[in-house]
Amino acid sequence: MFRYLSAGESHGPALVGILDGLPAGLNLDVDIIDAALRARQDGYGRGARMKIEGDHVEFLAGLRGSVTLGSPLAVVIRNRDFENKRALMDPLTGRGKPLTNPRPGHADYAGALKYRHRDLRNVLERASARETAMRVALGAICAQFLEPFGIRTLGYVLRIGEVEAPDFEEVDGAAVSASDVRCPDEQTSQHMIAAIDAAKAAGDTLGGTFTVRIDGVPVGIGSNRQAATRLDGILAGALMGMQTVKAVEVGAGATVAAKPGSQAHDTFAMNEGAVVRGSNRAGGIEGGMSNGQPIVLRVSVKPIPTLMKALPSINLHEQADAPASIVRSDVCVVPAASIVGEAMARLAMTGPVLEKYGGDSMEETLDNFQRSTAAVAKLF
Ligand code: EPS
Repeated sequence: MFRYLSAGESHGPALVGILDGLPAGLNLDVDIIDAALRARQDGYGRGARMKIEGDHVEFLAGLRGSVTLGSPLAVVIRNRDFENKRALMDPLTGRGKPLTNPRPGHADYAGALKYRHRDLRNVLERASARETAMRVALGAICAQFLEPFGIRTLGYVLRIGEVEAPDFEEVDGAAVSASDVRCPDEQTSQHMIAAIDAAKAAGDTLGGTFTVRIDGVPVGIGSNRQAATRLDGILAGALMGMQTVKAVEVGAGATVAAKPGSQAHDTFAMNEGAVVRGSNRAGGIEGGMSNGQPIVLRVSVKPIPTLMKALPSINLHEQADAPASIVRSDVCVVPAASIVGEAMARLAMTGPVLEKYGGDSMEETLDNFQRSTAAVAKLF
């Protein structure tokens, strides 16, 4: 069984990750992981914390000579800001003045009551999106596992606040990376940056929408057998499991609800001996299984709940009205979220790919893949 776990507080000593179930014999390039970590830190609209951190992954277990051993991988990303927060966050001696005013939209309030914490810091430290750095590192490991199967994932931004990009048929990864907001349309990127600047000046924050596109997925990943084995459910669950995400759509998503069946599906036809589809409204998944078309997911995130112009709230200790706590934060995390979304999709795809092709070594898993692909090509 493939699985992963992360641990770590935002201002604690480090983030820790474990990835269990990858085959032996996979060559890992640490530079690819660090490049993904840098991309997550870079998006326009990030706050001052990103100037402190320089995320880098260190391997503690499961790797020898840059090749996986088949044993669990253990990785660490250190939090540089811990040095500034040692008195507050030291695992043995940390203490400080409690945070008392929950931010509407944040984990603060529910977490305080759930865990019986009188200091909201004990909730926000784990709720913080700092933890997504580890997901990106683990996702970049999975990207390298998926690569030999031809599976590639790209996240890009479609909307920030009220600024929306035109729909993209084809997306160029280089154009995405070249944009400070990871939107492949240059003019829309400029409008998005202006919207972020305006929100910042107003003490406000902005949400938005990003696409995660997975190309090269062979037919038949995931299954229709059970609710928990459906690929759309697995991917949507992974993406909803990100901080700030409020909606995930597959393909045409919610828009099909208003369409008649004649305009909601993807017709079949033969073209020079090959099966072709008239469109990709299903977003690459039919009956909970990949159908050979690109998998297209659209993910919407809320504006982050830490506003410099604080929302009305309460002081839990005084049981009185008081503005929400103001802490250092970002204005817009949508570009960063698109990188985290890429990572979550890679993590979510790895289990079902391993279930389909199996194997304890990369060699064995790729043999199974090649045999399966050849057999399917001769089926009809
Ligand atoms: C976050 C608040 C900010 C963000 C942080 C998420 O951190 P700080 O409280 O240290 O200023 O920078 O994001 C990250 C640290 C990161 O690596 O993404 C929050 O409250 O969620």
